[in-house]
Amino acid sequence: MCDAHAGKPVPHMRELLEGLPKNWGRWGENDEVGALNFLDAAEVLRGVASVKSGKTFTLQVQMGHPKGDPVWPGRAGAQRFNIMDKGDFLCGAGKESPGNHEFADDVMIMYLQGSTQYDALGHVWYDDHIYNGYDAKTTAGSLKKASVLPIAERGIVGRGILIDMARHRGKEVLDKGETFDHRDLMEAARAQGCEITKHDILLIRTGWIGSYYRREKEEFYADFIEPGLTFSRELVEWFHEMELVNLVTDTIANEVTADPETGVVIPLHCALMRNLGVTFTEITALDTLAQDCAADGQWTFLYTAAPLKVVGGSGAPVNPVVIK
Ligand code: UVW
Repeated sequence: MCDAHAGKPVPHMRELLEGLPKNWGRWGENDEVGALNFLDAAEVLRGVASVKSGKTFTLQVQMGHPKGDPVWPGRAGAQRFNIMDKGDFLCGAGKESPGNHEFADDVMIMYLQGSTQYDALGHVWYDDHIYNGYDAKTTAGSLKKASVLPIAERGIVGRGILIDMARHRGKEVLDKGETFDHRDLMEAARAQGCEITKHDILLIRTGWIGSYYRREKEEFYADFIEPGLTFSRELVEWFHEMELVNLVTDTIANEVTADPETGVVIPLHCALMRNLGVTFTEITALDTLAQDCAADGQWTFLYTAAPLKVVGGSGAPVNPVVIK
């Protein structure tokens, strides 16, 4: 991994992203869903046209895995507590009801970014403004603007394309800190016999989240470095020109955690999510889908997702469904 910034001061996000495109105002001053606006009825039908066999795949990781769920350090995975089961009825705590039905109940406490999730466009910001120029003070207590709710209300349906970067590089899983950019993605697409096209929902497999369940946790989280997309001005311009709507990866951050050149942490969250309105879907399970795509040579499909309707949420859990 290149570490060119070592010893140099880390620039402010503003300096790094100076002069790069923004989509603020493109869909009106009240817009809260950003590039999802590109997903009109014609785009839904383009996704439907890529359905060939009817095979379906779900992309959420399990919540409450015995190993603990993979999360950004400082967060915790979902914790589920059973508060009613057969035992309550055996000891009389569960009340008899007419007809004598009994039931189990659970409570769950979780970070909204603590499983496979959609980030709200207002999730990350710099310079006191979130997506579309809304004042970052509107995030106080809950997101009053660009929360996950408008994204959840509309849902996400369109043509998805999976790029298996790990397979393209002949690996089961990319290395910690291993990076790639838009040129690598296009080259991998060509090798897969497909093409990334305008308004696609872009899914990228690194093998990273799948490897979480096989590795020691200490090793997985050490230095918190993931493989992933790396920042460049050209990459941001490419996303803008391609009008890509949604970035979906099997990593926690959707990008290599810190830009190896400058040391800036998660610049693509700011350049793509805050400035262009590209929605981010993180911690997805892509291994089974990728295996199937490699087997039948079909890397494009109908992608659908409906994050939970969390009022004011900075994100929401989701179980996307792919139909091939
Ligand atoms: C942060 O919240 C900082 O990152 P993510 O969007 O990856 O959860």
